[in-house]
Parts: sequence; structure tokens; C-alpha cells
Amino acid sequence: MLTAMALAQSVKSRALELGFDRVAIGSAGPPPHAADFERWLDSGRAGTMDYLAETREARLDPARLLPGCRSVIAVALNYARADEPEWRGVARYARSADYHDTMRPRLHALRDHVSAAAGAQSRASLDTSAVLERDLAAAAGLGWIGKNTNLITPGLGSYYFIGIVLTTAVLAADDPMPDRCGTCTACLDACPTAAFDAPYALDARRCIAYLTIEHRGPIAEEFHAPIGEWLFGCDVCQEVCPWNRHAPVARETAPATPPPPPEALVAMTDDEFRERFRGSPLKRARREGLARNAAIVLANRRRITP
Ligand code: B12
Ligand code: SF4
Repeated sequence: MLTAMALAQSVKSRALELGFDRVAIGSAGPPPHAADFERWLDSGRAGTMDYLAETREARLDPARLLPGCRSVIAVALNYARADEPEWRGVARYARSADYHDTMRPRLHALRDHVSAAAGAQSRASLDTSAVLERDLAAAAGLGWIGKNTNLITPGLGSYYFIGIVLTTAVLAADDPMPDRCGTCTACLDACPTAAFDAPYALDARRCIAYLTIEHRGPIAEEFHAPIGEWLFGCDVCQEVCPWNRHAPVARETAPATPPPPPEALVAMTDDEFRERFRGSPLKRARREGLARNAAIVLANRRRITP
């Protein structure tokens, strides 16, 4: 049987071989900011993302998802992009094929590796599982949670996806990283909709990412002008972050075709939408949502260019 240190080494080598940009290991336990998460939910700041409250208990304790869970493996996959005018208005994470499809097989390969090496049970989580991924990844030392609530890693920035593997194996754990935001408040000051109530606290109901992707139905008038050119998601709080100034561009990105102009999105039929956005993250907004966002962008352009 491998020692906890040898197992950790083997998992880290395998993660890098699989193409992940960073990997860190933590001990299992309740997420350090579980109480903040509960306060956030109870204050209504999750908006209509009811699934977060419905899976509250599991999010507060990884052992609910994997009984006997002893260690947490956290990986980062960079999605940073160089300037791409043809993708204007689309958050960087959504400019390639859906990351759930491209990243999941690698995360499963890592899960299978640790299970086989340690004779353990393991479970992978990528976005949709009931796991507080940022909090567990921060506790493992993958990065620190910035005032804009994104996980930030020196030399990588915050434009990366987080993947988690929970395992019953005991692996040597890394130390958490100190918060290096310091006195900076660039993200809080730049948010077009003033969505941050305080550092580390986002009111999703005001966040352009939430409004343009998750929210169904009309968007309140007060947000139309601040939405500006954002068609799907928003990156403002990351664009202004000094830790992203020299963020390396992702080594591999699954190619994707940029979306048609807003004029065409407004008029798309259901069939055209399905055909055009198959395998794309943009399909999450649904045709109605994307058409709604496109209409707001067009109105904003008219407002600026009389
Ligand atoms: C719901 C959700 C959203 C919601 C709400 C986001 C939010 N900040 O709450 C919306 C739709 C707005 C959203 C937007 C985005 N999301 Co999102 N989202 C999620 C999801 C599914 C759950 C997050 C959650 O539980 N939110 C509730 C809040 C309270 O929890 P939290 O964000 O984890 O924040 C923790 C800290 O704030 C901390 N905390 C609270 N108080 C305090 C105080 C201090 C002092 C400290 C240090 C910490 C702290 O505790 C919280 C709970 O652990 C996760 C996947 C997952 N399963 O975790 C992806 C995830 C967080 N999203 C991700 C991404 C990429 C994005 C976007 C960048 C996409 C985009 N460009 O449009 C934006 C970023 C906006 C932002 N500033 O957060 C990545 C994050 C990658 C990273 N490097 O951080 C994740 C992890 C998906 C993934 N697997 O890669 N998202
Ligand atoms: S912009 Fe400044 S305060 Fe905000 S996350 Fe980045 S370093 Fe932290």
C-alpha cells in the first residue's frame, strides 16, 4: 500500500499528465465557509437557483455525497483567452465547447486513478454536483477566494474551471493559501450592477452572469443599461483583477464558432437555436433567454449611437 505522501505525489503527477494546470489536496471536512453559504441562501441572494437550497445539506458536508470521505483533490483547468473581438459579449468560459463535456472525462480518469492506486472509493464533482467547489478547493490550497468570490491562483489568475474528486483514501494534504487581495477593491468598484454587497458576498440577483444565463423571464429595467454588450455571462470582476493581468492563455481550447450578431439572435427559431448551439455552453440560456439578452444589447447600442 502506498503512503499518504506517495499517493498524493502519484495523484498530482496524474492530474498534470491529464492536462490540468494545477492540483492541490485537502483533508475532507465541512467547507470552512459553510455558515456564510447558509446566510447567503437564507437572505435570498441565490435568486431563483432553487437547486442550491434543495441540496443544501449535501453542500454543507461532502461525506453526504461520499460516506467515509477523507481527502479532497482539487484541480484547475485554465480557460483564459487572448483578445477575441468576434466573441465580444460572451464570457470567456463559454467560448469553447461545453467544459462539462470536455473536462469530465479527465476528472473521471483522475478519480479512477486514485481509486485504483489506493483501493478507495472516489467521486468526481464538476459544477453540477452538490459541492461547494470554491470553498473546498480553497481549503485544499488551490487558490484563495477573492473579494469577487472567484478562486485566484498566483501565476494562473482566476480564469479557470474547478474540478473536485472526493476520496476515501488518505492523501498528504497541502496548506491553504493566504488571501492576497490586500487593500485592492477593483472588482467591487467595477461591477456594472453593484452586485457585491460586501467583499466576498455576491448578490446573484444583481449579477449579469446570473441575469443573462440563469434568470428566466424579463430582466428588470434597472439592469438593461449596465448589461451593456453582455450577451451571455460577464467577466468584468475578473477583467479588472490585477491577478489576471498576466494570466497565461489556456494551452488547449476546444474550437467553437462565435455566435451570430444580436440582430440574428433576436430572430432565431427554436430549431435554428438547437442546431447552432448544440454542445455549446450558450444553450443554457435557452432561445428565449439569448433572444432577450440580444434585444437588450441592441437597445443599448441604439442608446449609445443615436
Ligand atoms: C451558483 C453558481 C454561480 C452563480 C452564483 C455565483 C456566486 N458567486 O455565488 C452565478 C450564476 C452568478 C455564477 C457566476 C459565475 N460563475 Co459560477 N457557479 C455556481 C455554482 C454552481 C455554485 C456556487 C455557489 O455555491 N454559490 C454560493 C456562494 C455563496 O458560494 P461560492 O460562490 O462558492 O462562494 C464561497 C465564498 O464566497 C465563501 N465566502 C463567503 N463569505 C466569505 C467571506 C470570506 C472572508 C471568504 C474568504 C470567503 C467567503 O463561501 C462561499 C461558500 O463556500 C459553482 C459550482 C459549484 N458546484 O460550486 C459555479 C462556479 C463557482 N462558477 C464558476 C464560474 C467560472 C463562474 C463565472 C466566472 C462565469 C461567468 N463568467 O459568467 C461567474 C463568476 C461570477 C462571480 N463573481 O461569482 C466556477 C468558478 C471558478 C473559479 N475560479 O472561481 C465554478 C466553481 C464552476 C466550476 N466548476 O468551475 N455562478
Ligand atoms: S480585483 Fe482586487 S479585490 Fe477583487 S479579487 Fe482581484 S485582487 Fe481581490
